[in-house]
Amino acid sequence: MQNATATILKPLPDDLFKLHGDNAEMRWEAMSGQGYHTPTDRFFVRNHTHTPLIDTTTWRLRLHGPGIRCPRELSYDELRAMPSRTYDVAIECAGNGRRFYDRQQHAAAPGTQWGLGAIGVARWRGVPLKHLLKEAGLRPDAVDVVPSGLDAPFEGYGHVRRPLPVRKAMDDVLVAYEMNGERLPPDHGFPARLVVPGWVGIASIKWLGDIEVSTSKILTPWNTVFYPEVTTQPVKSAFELAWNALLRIAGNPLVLHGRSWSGRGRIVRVEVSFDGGLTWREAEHHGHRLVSAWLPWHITWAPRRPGSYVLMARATDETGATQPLVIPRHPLGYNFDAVVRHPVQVVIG
Ligand SMILES: Nc1nc2c(c(=O)[nH]1)N[C@H]1C(S)=C(S)[C@@H](COP(=O)(O)O)O[C@H]1N2
Ligand SMILES: [Mo]
Repeated sequence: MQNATATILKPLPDDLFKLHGDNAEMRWEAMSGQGYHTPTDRFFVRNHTHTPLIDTTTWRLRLHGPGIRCPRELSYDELRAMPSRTYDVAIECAGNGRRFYDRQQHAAAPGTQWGLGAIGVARWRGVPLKHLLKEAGLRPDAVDVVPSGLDAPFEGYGHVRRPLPVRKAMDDVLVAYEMNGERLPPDHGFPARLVVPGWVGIASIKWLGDIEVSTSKILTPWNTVFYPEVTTQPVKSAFELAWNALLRIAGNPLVLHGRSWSGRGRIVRVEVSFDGGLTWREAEHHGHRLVSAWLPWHITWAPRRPGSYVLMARATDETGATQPLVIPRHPLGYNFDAVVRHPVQVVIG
């Protein structure tokens, strides 16, 4: 089967993805019954141009710039031979949830009209960027670390690249070459990508070829025009259910599953409302309580009457940040962290 979009190489079946032009959003019902990680076959894809096929025999990762003493070029094998780390981390597009500015607040924001499926959590393995920077002789006056992608230049703006402040680059960033225990697939950045925990997806540059370290503040279109002043991701929650899901109840209460996440800290509480926000009940969480990934939870529900309902989930993270019912419009449609009103149909018997 040929993909409807030729810019993504992996299959994009309709039961796993919703297409938005050249981007593929995960359908949340595709997480139902899955484990902690988003399987790679259903991980969302956001490409500025198209997935390149890169030959690792000629690929090199270049580290250079006035902010380091010893410029380096690493081959794929050299990178893989370095000490590695493995982290469970979410990658989420800054525009995740953008369509709810229009749907819930009647103030549409321009850009890809993502529902809540522009997020995935994978197990990433790679070399800590900190390690590479130290080996390259990071200078005390280094300011920004600018990773750039080997995908085709985007419109008139050049290669996709976004500066990271040295402080973040030296913290928990990974140069990843494995996703969920396998070689990074082409659509997700083969042979290597950055994984920047807690930050907007654009920070996690795919198809990494070049890392420049500067001694002054760097501006690129990706921290001015496209993603100005967005760094960490706010709190969000989603049910593992289709939009307008049909829920059949016969005797036993329903068990509804979902996940909540925040780029700013651990999730400490998740509450669910079935009556439009009048009353809230705490969901039970299980398993992980990680920073920069998500917290799975479930709640039982026994609706007495058939018909249309709206489900709402609201999470709070360890910084005390919680999801409001309404948020101010963001001109570019980022940071949609308001509670999403998820419609379902209940059938009894
Ligand atoms: N080189 C490069 N890196 C990129 C992009 C891109 O188009 N080119 N898209 C960014 C954006 S906007 C997001 S949200 C994430 C998406 O990662 P994924 O496609 O692996 O889900 O990659 C980021 N890294
Ligand atoms: Mo993104």
